[in-house]
Amino acid sequence: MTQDTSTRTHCPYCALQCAMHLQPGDDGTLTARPADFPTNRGGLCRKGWTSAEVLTVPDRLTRPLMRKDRNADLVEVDWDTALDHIAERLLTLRAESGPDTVSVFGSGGLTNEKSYTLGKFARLALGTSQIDYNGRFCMSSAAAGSVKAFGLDRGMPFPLTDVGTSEVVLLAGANPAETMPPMMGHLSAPTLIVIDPRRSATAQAALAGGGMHLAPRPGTDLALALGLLHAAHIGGHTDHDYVAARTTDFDRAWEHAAAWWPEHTEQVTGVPATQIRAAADLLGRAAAHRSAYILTGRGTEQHSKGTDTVSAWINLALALGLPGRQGSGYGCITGQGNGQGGREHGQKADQLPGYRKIDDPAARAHVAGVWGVDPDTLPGPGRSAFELLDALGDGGGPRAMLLFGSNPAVSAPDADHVRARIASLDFLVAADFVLSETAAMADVVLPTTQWAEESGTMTNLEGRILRRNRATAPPEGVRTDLEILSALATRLGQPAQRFPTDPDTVLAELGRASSGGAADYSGATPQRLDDGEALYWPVRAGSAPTPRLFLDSFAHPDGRARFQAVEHRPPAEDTDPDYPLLATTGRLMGHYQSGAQTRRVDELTAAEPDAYVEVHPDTAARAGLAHGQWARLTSRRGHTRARVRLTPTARLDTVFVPFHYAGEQAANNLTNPALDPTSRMPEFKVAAVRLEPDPAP
Ligand SMILES: Nc1nc2c(c(=O)[nH]1)N[C@H]1C(S)=C(S)[C@@H](COP(=O)(O)OP(=O)(O)OC[C@H]3O[C@@H](n4cnc5c(=O)[nH]c(N)nc54)[C@H](O)[C@@H]3O)O[C@H]1N2
Ligand SMILES: Nc1nc2c(c(=O)[nH]1)N[C@H]1C(S)=C(S)[C@@H](COP(=O)(O)OP(=O)(O)OC[C@H]3O[C@@H](n4cnc5c(=O)[nH]c(N)nc54)[C@H](O)[C@@H]3O)O[C@H]1N2
Ligand code: SF4
Ligand SMILES: [Mo]
Repeated sequence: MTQDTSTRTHCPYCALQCAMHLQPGDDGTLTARPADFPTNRGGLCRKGWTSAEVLTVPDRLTRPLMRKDRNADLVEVDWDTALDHIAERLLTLRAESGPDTVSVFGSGGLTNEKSYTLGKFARLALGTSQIDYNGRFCMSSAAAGSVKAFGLDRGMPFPLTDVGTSEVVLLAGANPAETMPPMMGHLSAPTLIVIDPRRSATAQAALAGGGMHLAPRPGTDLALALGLLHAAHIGGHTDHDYVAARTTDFDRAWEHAAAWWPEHTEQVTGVPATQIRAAADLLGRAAAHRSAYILTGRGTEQHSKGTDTVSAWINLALALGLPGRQGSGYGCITGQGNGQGGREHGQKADQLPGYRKIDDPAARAHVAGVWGVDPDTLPGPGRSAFELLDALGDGGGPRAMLLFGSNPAVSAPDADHVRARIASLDFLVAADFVLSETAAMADVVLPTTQWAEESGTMTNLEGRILRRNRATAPPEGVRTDLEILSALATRLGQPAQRFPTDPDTVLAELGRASSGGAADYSGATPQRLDDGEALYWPVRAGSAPTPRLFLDSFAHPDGRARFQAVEHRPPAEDTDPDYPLLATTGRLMGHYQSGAQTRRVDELTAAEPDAYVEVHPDTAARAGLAHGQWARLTSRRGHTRARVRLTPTARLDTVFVPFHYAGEQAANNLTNPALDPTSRMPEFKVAAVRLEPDPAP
């Protein structure tokens, strides 16, 4: 019998956090194999299967890189040289322009320990208010909608396994068949209603299973949700007892929905009135048995009205009596590996650990107490992610930025503009394990460990805190993000013990800092994590975890959920004769985000080597384009190249481009940075564009 030398851990990528075994081969390289866990039930997608290859990519960074000035090349240096240089430059810039001249950009891909330490580092070691993270581009509208309605945001306030036992699931702007394939195992029994302008793989699965696909014009989901509420209410599906006992303000919400009868909704969304009524009835009948879920993804959220759109979906869920009852509910499908925990522990501009508000005096006093500082020394709220990127350098804001776990040169909206702002910085530091497009612009690049070379905790899409375990030693010369932050903090004058490098020590401190907050992790101890306990937060020290929130009451002081009075409005820009089509953007199964990791995996790049644009054959013909040809897409901000993929199921007025590619294939050269007024989420999902043959050779 051979000994089991594998390590059980979780995938480096998305929020499903599939469990895997990492098995070392004879040459020491690791191979990922699925492990059983409630979210993935023994499945992995192809990104998960190939994830260990990123550990040994040929261009893996193993030495710090530094350039003498902005025009010089990056050259290898030793750690002390790099760290001393960073500290010296930051102190100089701070002395010249004040603490807010140094900014920090974090990530929902970072572990809880890193997210927490990054926020603490910004507020204490740098004394800056200018910290935000890529989750602003991801979860912020859904989070804002949930806080308004329920008083608390935990993506799914119930275990994913609950969803699989229900009769009907409405998926608004989510394509889990490509973005979280193993989740489809939970969606095979329920009848699906998919809302997506495209006949996505998930929409196809819905139709194959006897469900429905509603294909609205991009940017009209708010109207569609109002129309569905109208149809459900008129159709007799409102749960009046629940609305009276558990909610407030139905009448104010209905005032707006009253005008959205299905025929009117059809005119704005393009979804036939008969489909709207049929979908409302299908959902309403399941709701009568308390057996329906409404789940939202980025397609419905990444808009300049994303928060109101989420509110409209929650209004529908509340009218049907779904939230706060076992077997039914509303949830948002979190995206990045730690999209949930990453938004709770203080790397957000307006936030302190435990999902506390940075402008709340009691929160400041509590956290300052844990950190051993005077609350008055903590900065206040800073700029949101796009506003921060837009202010960099010659934007009049921060002159320096420290980047951990994001690649905004590819993934931020209006990317040409963002790249210009980044290039105008006096000083950029990037910590990464590969030279991403943004790291390539940095003055100093610090090589970090990858997920399998370190340990730490992640919080998955259901709010369950998990442990990633170290499976192999890092290459010589690389350091963990915690070690980097600690080494920088001490050079900036902080006591070393204030920035521990051991993840468990950080977790214990995070537990104290989050204790008593909405996202209370004080009971998430290494022992309980190792025992495999299902630690859904809040999990207080010595208490049971909370798999299902809101069963007794919602988190507002009166215990009731609040309907929101929301009205439809058009996207921030419309089509015209110069820009006659709408472009929407999203994901492919084989690539992850900006592609910095997955474009380095041969198998994945071979499957999807280039950006493509999904176009209806008639729309392509009008533009003089055939299948496989290179097209140029131009918006009011910039242009991108992509190969035409003729798609007969596409809407005639809409094209789709994945955003995983860089340079002249970057979809974000097109996108509109119009921001949602509440969440500050950009409008990634609607840009007016022109489609033509690519003039480049
Ligand atoms: N393969 C893969 N998986 C991933 C990721 C990845 O990069 N690659 N990233 C992870 C992360 S961070 C996230 S946030 C999640 C995102 O997961 P999803 O939300 O599923 O991903 P998207 O592809 O961005 O958007 C989903 C769908 O929204 C549709 N859509 C576009 N415009 C509209 C609109 O106006 N209304 C509606 N209703 N739908 C619209 C698109 O056609 C698309 O099919 O995926 C995670 N998983
Ligand atoms: N057009 C368009 N644009 C979008 C979206 C869209 O749907 N359409 N979606 C948006 C969404 S939802 C998201 S989440 C963003 C994501 O976009 P990004 O924020 O760019 O995310 P990634 O591509 O995952 O970038 C992660 C980078 O950090 C590195 N990295 C990974 N883990 C670690 C770590 O632990 N430590 C350090 N130091 N580095 C690490 C990786 O190598 C990579 O270079 O994109 C947004 N942009
Ligand atoms: S679905 Fe997400 S967590 Fe699971 S293997 Fe794929 S990328 Fe990893
Ligand atoms: Mo995301």
